[in-house]
Amino acid sequence: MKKILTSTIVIVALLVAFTSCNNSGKSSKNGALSSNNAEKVYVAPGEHDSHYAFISGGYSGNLTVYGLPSGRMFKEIPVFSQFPTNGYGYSEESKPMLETSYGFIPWDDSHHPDISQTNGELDGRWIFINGNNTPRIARVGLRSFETEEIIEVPNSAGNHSSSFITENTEYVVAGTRFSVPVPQRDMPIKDYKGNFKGALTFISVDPEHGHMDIKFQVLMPGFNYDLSHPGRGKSHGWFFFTTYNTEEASTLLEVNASQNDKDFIAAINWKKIEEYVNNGGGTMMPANYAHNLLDEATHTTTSTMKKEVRVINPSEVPGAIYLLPTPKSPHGCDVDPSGEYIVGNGKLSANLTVHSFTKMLDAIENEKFAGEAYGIPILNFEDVLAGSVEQPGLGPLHTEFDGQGNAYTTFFISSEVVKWKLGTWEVIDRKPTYYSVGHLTIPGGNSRKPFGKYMFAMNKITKDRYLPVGPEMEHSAQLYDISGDKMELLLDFPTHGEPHYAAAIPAEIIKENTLKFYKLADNKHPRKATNDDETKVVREGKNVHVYMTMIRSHFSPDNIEGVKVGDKVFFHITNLEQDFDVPHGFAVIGANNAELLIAPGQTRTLTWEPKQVGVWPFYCTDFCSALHQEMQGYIRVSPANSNIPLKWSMGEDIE
Ligand code: RUQ
Ligand code: CUA
Repeated sequence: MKKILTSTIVIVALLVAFTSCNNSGKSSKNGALSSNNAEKVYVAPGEHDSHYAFISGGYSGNLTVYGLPSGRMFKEIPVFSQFPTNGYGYSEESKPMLETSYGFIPWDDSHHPDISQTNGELDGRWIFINGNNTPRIARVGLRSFETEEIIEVPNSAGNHSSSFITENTEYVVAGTRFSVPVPQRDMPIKDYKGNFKGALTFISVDPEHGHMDIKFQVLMPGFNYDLSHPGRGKSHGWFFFTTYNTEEASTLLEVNASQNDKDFIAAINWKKIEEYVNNGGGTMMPANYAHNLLDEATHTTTSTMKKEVRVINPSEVPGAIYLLPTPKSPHGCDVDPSGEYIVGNGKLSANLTVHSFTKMLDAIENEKFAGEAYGIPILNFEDVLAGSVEQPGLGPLHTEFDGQGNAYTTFFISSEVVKWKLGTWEVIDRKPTYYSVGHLTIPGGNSRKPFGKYMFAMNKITKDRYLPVGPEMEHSAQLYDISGDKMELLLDFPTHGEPHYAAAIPAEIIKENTLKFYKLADNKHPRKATNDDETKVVREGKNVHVYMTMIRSHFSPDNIEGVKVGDKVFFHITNLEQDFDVPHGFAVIGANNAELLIAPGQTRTLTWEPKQVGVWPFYCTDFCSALHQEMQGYIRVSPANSNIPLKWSMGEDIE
C-alpha cells in the first residue's frame, strides 16, 4: 500500500510541476500572431465561415455552434438542459424531451458530439451527443438545429464512451464509464469485483428519419469503459473501447485503478452480434427507459417508457469480443481513416500505443491468446502492436487524423499537441496549448475523410488568456492551421461550458439544407391557430386554453377577461410569420417557468397559474419590428368565486 501511495504522489507531483511550469510561460505574448495569421481567421463582415464546429457544452448540457476559422459563436442548441432563452424544457411541447425513468431531469453533462455518416463520410444530416450523468443519447437535426430525439440508456452509468457513429450511421454507440449491478439491486459495494457489469449499448438509427432504438446491449466485465470509436474501411463492423480500472476497484481509484501495467482495448465485432440478434439471439430483460421523440408536424415531443432491452453476454457469441492489452489506463480510443490503426492514449504511459487491426485479425485467426478475462480472450500485446510513438509527451488523451497519414495527439500534462506520422511513429511537430488540453478536433476527424485544414484544441484551463472575469473563466479553444508541415496557432476563442469533444464539418454540407421557417400549412399542432378566426379562449374546468396568434406587431387576442385565481392558463401561441429569422417572444408577469421564443410557423405553449387578482400584462420579448414595444396585451384575473364571463378580443374594447 505504501509503495502504491508513493507512486501516486510522484504522478501527482509531476502533474503539478508540468501544469504550473506551463502556466507561467507566456510564450505567445510577443506577437506570435503575425498579421498573416490574423488574415487567415478574418471573415469579413457579411461573409460566411468555411466550417461549422459543434462544440459540446459539457456541464452546460448543451451543444454550441461556432464558425471556423473565425471562432464566432452562432448558437447554443439546448439538448439536455432547460434553456430559458427560448423556453426549451419549459414549454409544454418540449418538456417531454427531458423525461427519464427518474422523472423530469432539467440538466445533464454532455460530452461527445458526432455527425452522421454515409459510406464513412460526414453527411451532415444529424448530430448525436451523449448525456453522461443520466445516461442518454440525443439526436439533433442539422436542418432545424433542434433536438429531435432523446433515448435513455438503461443498465448504464456515466455514459461516457459515447456517442460515436458507425460508417453508415447504422448505430450510435454508448458505453458505460461506471460499471454497476445489472439489474440494479441493493448489494454491498465491496462485492463490486466480479459482480458489477459494464453495458455497451448499440442504438440503431433508422436511415430515413434517424429514429433511435436500442438494438442490443453487451454486458461486459465490470471495468470502466472510457472512450470508443468505430472501425472504418477495413475494420468496419468492429467497435473499439478503451477500458481502465480493469482492477475492478470501487474505492480510491486514483491509486487502485492504476495498478495494472496494462488495461485493455475491447474490440467488439458488432456485425457478428447483430447477426446473432437478427437470428433471435440474446435475452429480453425487463428495463425502464424513456424514448422521447419530437414530431415536427405538431411541434410536440412525446415521451414513451420502454419496458425491455435485449442483452447479450459475451460468452453467448464466441469470436465476437477480444481484449487488446494497452498500457496504462488509456483514455481516448481513436481509429485512423483507413481503419488499420487503433490508438490507445495511455494516460500514465510513457509511450503512445498503436494497435494494428490486421495483426489483431491474424492473432485471432491463429488463436494466439495470452489468457482470458471472464471468458473473453486476451490477445498478446506484441501480437497486435503496430508500433508506438516513443516518449511523445506526458498524459496523452486524444488523437485525431488529417487524412494525409498524420496523427495529432493531445497531452494534458505537458500541455501540447504533438503531430506524428502513422507507420513510422516519428514525431514531426509539437505545439504548446494554453493550457492543459483535453480533446482536439479536425473536421471529419471521426470518418474516412477528414478535412485536414484546421485543427482546434479544447483546453481545460484558461487562466491568463483573456480578460479576467472572476475566479472561473470560460474554457478556451485554440485554432491551428495544419495544412503545412508545422502546425500554426491562429486564434484563441472562448467556448461555453466545458467543451469535451467537438465535431466539425465544411459549411456547404449543411448550409443549403437548413430550415428557414416552419410552414404554417404543415402545422398539425392540435391547439394551433393559423389565422385570427381560429383564435379563442376555452374553459375546460379550471384549465383555460388560449388559442393565440402572433405577428408583427400584435397578439391576437390581446385582451382576455374571465380568468380566475386558481385557474391554470395555457397560452398556445402560433407565430404566423412565414419569413426567415422572425421569431416572437412571449412572457407573462409572474410566470414560474420562462419565456417562449417561437420560430416562424411554430406553435408553443406556456402554462401560467395566476396567483393574484388584477390586470396583468404580457408582451413580446424579441425586438421584432419598430412597433415591438407595442406588441403587448392584458389578461384580467378575477377572484376565484367571480362570475365574469370568459371574453377575448383584439382591436376592440371588451364590453
Ligand atoms: S473526455 S478530455 Cu469526456 Cu472525452 Cu477526454
Ligand atoms: Cu414580436 Cu417583439
